[in-house]
Amino acid sequence: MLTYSSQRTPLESTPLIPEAFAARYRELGYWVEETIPDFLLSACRSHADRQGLVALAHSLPGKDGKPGQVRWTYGELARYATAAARRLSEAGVGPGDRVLLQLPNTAEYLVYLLGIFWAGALPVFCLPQHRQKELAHFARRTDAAAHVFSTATGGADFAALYETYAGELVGEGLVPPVVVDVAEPLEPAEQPLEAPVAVVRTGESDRPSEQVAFLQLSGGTTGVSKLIPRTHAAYLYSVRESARICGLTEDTRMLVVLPAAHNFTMSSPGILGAFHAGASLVFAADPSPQTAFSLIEAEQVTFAALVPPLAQAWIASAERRAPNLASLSTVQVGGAKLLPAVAARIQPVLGAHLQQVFGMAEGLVNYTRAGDPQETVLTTQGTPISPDDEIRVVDDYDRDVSEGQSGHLLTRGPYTIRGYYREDRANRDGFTEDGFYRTGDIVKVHPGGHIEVTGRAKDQINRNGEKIAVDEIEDLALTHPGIHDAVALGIPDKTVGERVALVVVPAPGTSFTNPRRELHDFFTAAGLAAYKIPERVEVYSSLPVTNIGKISRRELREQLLTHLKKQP
Ligand code: AMP
Ligand code: DBH
Repeated sequence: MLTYSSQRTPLESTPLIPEAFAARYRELGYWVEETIPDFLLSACRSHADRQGLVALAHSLPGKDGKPGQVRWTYGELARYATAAARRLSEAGVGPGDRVLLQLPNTAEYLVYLLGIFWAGALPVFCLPQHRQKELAHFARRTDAAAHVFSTATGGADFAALYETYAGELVGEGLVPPVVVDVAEPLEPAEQPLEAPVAVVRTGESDRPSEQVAFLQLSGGTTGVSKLIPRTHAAYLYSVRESARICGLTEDTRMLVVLPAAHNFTMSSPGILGAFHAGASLVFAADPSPQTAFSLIEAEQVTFAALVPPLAQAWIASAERRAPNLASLSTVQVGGAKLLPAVAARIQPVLGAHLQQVFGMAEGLVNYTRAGDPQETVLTTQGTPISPDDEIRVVDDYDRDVSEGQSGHLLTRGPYTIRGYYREDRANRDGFTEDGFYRTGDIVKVHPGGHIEVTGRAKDQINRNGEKIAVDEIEDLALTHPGIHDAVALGIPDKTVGERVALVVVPAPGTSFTNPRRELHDFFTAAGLAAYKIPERVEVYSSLPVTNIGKISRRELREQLLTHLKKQP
């Protein structure tokens, strides 16, 4: 395997929250002097003897010494993570470096997540489904020092993916990340580390806690995934408040079924919320209801977070099998719109309280609360974490709509970013001059302040809670020599919420015999993650246009939906 020395450029500075706001957030105690690596270490110390994690491990030894299920205290986890931090440092990962973390929900995910933080580096939260196109983009954009993956998990030949994109980067005169293969066994350290490698200063502030801590991915509103720079203090504020709002305690046993790298899973209240409270984490090896239900019973799970399609699958399965879910007390649903009809079946069928979560990796998170009336929990997506989360609902010209009307949601606050990492152009469009993030969501605010998501203005497809920017699919389709024009659309779907459809106009002289198959092969060869590949392809001879000559997505969608109704 190729190896490269890692002398990396410093993290670039990024638009942070201006001092006037920052001073207020400090004064109100929202932002405190703590970094994420320190937070993780002190959680591992204060909960050292409590059960921290039940998970499958694919390279670390389980209880009987063989790879399998691990059942660790926070103390044991810390000793493995200390070893991971050392391995990363030996691989040349230094303070301020960016590290692509690409692992499924196994014990190694947490071990290396902590290891990266403790080595003073910044994780970049890739998904196991990402392929060479996405990985190359993240490596380029972040000048990543290392790529952590495992050659021992299924799903893909990660070593081969690495070789492909690393070769591409070399061809461009860039230095690819070094490989850290998690399949190589790790001996736990005798003692957890004394102190993490200090955080380096990269931004304007001198405070370590106000530096960028990691880069989260966004479905974004345009183009390929953008990188979201979150700072230690702002993120930890959202974590502490989330843990409080969601009622986490030492007795909480949290099931993790959604991808661990998601912002929802990390922080709403998620994995970091569990660390804060000293709760136990139970990682499911796969998201199937069967696996989840047997873990819930065996591990006495109390708390779980789902996306709407998964909630529907749980309901359908529970109705048939009547599993023992007696321990389960809260089911969170977020990441995409939950229909009230589905919401209404959660308590009766799963026997747990529903909590709706409407969040975004850029910041703002809303929760329905324990004291909310049932109707509110079923029909709204909750209220913001912070009294200082500013919410504006505006029309197409940024004018506030009248109370209770639907409009574009803009937000600014103590844990919402002011700009993406290295995206000057997108930042001009994605944020207002006074720093509000344009969420691309259409919402209306109920009289009590509860937010209801009523639509979406951004050209994005939400498949199983995974966000897909239509531009990314269209831009790639247009590199196909036989395609003259292409429009990607989300079509409603019972099992995944929305599926990607692509309407193409062939170039003169081109005809497709099996367009879906041919384009599937084309997108796969181009290295696009499978979940973004169009599942429906329609060939049109021309596209509908508006009276100013732009492609009318609205009309195209209507045509397509009518067509699909007749020919599903
Ligand atoms: P991202 O910016 O990629 O983190 O995705 C966040 C987006 O997911 C939000 O802006 C919404 O479009 C969508 N989303 C998240 N939670 C919900 C929810 N509960 N209801 C409706 N949409 C949601
Ligand atoms: O969809 C999301 O990005 C999301 C949903 C719920 C999120 O980032 C969050 C909670 O924190």
